[in-house]
Amino acid sequence: MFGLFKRKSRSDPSPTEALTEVPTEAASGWMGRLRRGLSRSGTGLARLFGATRADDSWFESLEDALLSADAGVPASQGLIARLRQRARAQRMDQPQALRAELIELIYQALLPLQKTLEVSEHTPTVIMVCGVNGAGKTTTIGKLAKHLSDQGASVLLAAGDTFRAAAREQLLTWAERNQVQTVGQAGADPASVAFDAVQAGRARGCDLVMVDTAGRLPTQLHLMDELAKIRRVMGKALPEAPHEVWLVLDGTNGQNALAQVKAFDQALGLTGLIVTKLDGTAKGGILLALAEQHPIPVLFVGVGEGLHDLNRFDAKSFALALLDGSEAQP
Ligand SMILES: Nc1nc2c(ncn2[C@@H]2O[C@H](COP(=O)(O)OP(=O)(O)OP(=O)(O)O)[C@@H](O)[C@H]2O)c(=O)[nH]1
Ligand SMILES: [Mg+2]
Repeated sequence: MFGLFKRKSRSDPSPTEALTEVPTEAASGWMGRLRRGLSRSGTGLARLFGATRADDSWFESLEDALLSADAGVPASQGLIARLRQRARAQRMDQPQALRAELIELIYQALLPLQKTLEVSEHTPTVIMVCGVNGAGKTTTIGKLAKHLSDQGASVLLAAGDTFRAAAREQLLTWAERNQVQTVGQAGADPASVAFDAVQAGRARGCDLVMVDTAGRLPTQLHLMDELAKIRRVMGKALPEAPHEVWLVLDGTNGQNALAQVKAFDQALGLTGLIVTKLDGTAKGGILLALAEQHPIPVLFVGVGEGLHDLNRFDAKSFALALLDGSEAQP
């Protein structure tokens, strides 16, 4: 899938280097799903490039298409202004020629969201995962746990969603399937589950502790306070923990995702985002809105429910997929 965990000791024969390469077949598989997902959303972006002339009304249609792809007003207007400038400077009035320019501009806009992450700096590295209900938190934790344990990391999962009856079982199923350890008692207080998990991770010398949390809306202020408490309590079990606070976003939530990022960031201080369900009806432009209005690194994108349907965010591939390019292979 992708490299993420790197042992500190160089004498360790862990095959991390090889894993940092995305296998071509897997890459085209997930890119294909991403591309199909984004093109299904019918934003009309790709179709625009079949027009004969890039006149004023063409640029207006392009702006409309970016807006309906969830890119938001500031990012859409910025892209249009830069594209017009390039069209003028290079005397291009063929939409087909401007397509490559737009891909380049989108790539540049998305690049600040791309970040290479290695989760082996601290032992254990503690990762807190939060998000609204049903965004894909538990599934994403499961996928990552599988990937990281395959890379030789010892992973402990904390069933910090003590709210939804089936949540603990869902995490345990993932854990059993992948032979990773878990902490979490049914009905326990989520902050104490998180505390116990960090302590257990320390005591057992785990590489990684991932803490699942119950879904909540940013408007549920008492639940946002509870998240802040969970975060604080982890720091009592291990100073500096959690080292990572990730927000999982449902890619089909559109512009609402921006409000979610702002609220969760304010409550917790986010270090990364994971955007799921880009294989569905997601329009993808939300990443442009994020890059423009509240940039936080997008660490992974989810393109399905299967174990391998999670990949690192790559600005270039994403820009190509957004325009539904047939050449959208990394
Ligand atoms: N198509 C698709 N489905 C996904 C993806 N990620 C997660 N899902 C599905 O989304 C649904 C919700 O996923 P969960 O992992 O339970 O979400 P959650 O955020 O933990 O939900 P709560 O704990 O209830 O807040 C499940 O049916 C997942 O299989 C994705 O990338 N693509
Ligand atoms: Mg869950």
